[in-house]
Amino acid sequence: MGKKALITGVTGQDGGHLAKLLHEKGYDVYAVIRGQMEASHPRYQEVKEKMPYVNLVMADLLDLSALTRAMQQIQPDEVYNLAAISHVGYSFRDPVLVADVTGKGVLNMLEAIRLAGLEKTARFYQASTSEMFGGLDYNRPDKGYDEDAAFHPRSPYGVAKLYGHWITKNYRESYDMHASCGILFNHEGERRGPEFVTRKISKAVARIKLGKQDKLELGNLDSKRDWGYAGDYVEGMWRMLQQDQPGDYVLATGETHTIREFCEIAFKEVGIDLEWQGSDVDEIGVDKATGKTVLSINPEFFRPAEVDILLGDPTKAETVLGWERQVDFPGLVKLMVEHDLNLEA
Ligand code: NAP
Ligand code: F7E
Repeated sequence: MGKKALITGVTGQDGGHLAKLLHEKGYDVYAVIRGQMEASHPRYQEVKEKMPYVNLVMADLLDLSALTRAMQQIQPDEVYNLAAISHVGYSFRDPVLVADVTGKGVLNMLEAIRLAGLEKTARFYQASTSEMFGGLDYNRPDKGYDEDAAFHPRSPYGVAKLYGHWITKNYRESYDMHASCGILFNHEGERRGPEFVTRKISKAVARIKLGKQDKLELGNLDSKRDWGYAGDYVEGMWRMLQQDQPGDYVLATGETHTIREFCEIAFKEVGIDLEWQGSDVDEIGVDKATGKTVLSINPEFFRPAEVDILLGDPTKAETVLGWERQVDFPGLVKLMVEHDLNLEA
């Protein structure tokens, strides 16, 4: 019999990549899906259609009893907790729910494992995040964040994730659980939700090229992110749970780029050379060839507090896990724009 893995967040970006990877590695893959769903529900159908190898179990991260039943029923060897309300901007609008799901939901998962008597056998992965660091201004100005850098979250999401991070470490230390945290910097790709900036850009660029949309509206163009490809990052998650000892690992590229650079490369991919005109909220991006405005600023997308720059140092993951990213920054932008051109055509 193969190993059994249980994933939460299978309908999200990383969940889909991870389910496929674990299936290819020979695991029996189980996934928690939430809501009052029946087999006829469209979301249930969609997962079944795209990932027929996944066994679906109904449970919400807020529901300790359902999670405990799932653990008792499945008896997983590995548990990957990817479920969260993960949008930073949204977390300012609904901070209480985000604290419950993204923060306390992690405790529910750990308790469910304990209540099912699996704390000595099941290995646990927690999806921690670079949003816990908050920005180089608060830390070490000249070097990327590694596992020992100080935390200074700048959003209700970041604060909730920090709780999840520390409660996972606490269960590791208190109950000797094989519980690891992957501190992942931004990772993107064709499965990224359209509410995140990279997918919003790649989708809009494709639609503008195809004449289906006039322009793209964005918020802060000058924040910097360390962007990698999601497919590469799920391999790192799996490697963490294959170690003899649990631990915390940063997964990042070691490069950082502005939203502005992402836009320039994405538009170039469809033959549009961007020229920037104006400043602040009046800044626009113009198609050099036609003089048409294809990008403008909408302050609605600004956040009450921003993380200006994220840059990670993946040395530990590279050395200990042998983890290596395959897709570079221009390759990531190209992959996303090409995908959306095909999707929108
Ligand atoms: P995502 O696309 O936003 O997916 C989130 C998943 O969580 C969805 O499957 C969603 O299910 C599920 N979920 C939300 N609330 C739930 C609840 N109450 N009960 C059960 N499931 C619930 O996120 P992602 O980009 O794949 O990221 C995966 C994890 O890594 C998240 O925890 C995220 O915070 C973290 N992370 C992501 C990044 C990144 O750059 N992508 C970086 C660092 C850390 P529904 O479909 O039902 O909404
Ligand atoms: O924003 C700026 C925005 O929402 C990136 C999540 O997966 O990664 C993600 O969080 C930057 C920010 O991702 C728009 O202000 C400008 O500076 O794509 P994002 P994020 O906030 O970095 C971390 C590691 C996670 O853990 C999270 O779960 O882009 N930005 N204009 C915009 N952002 C959005 N969403 N929309 C805009 O129009």
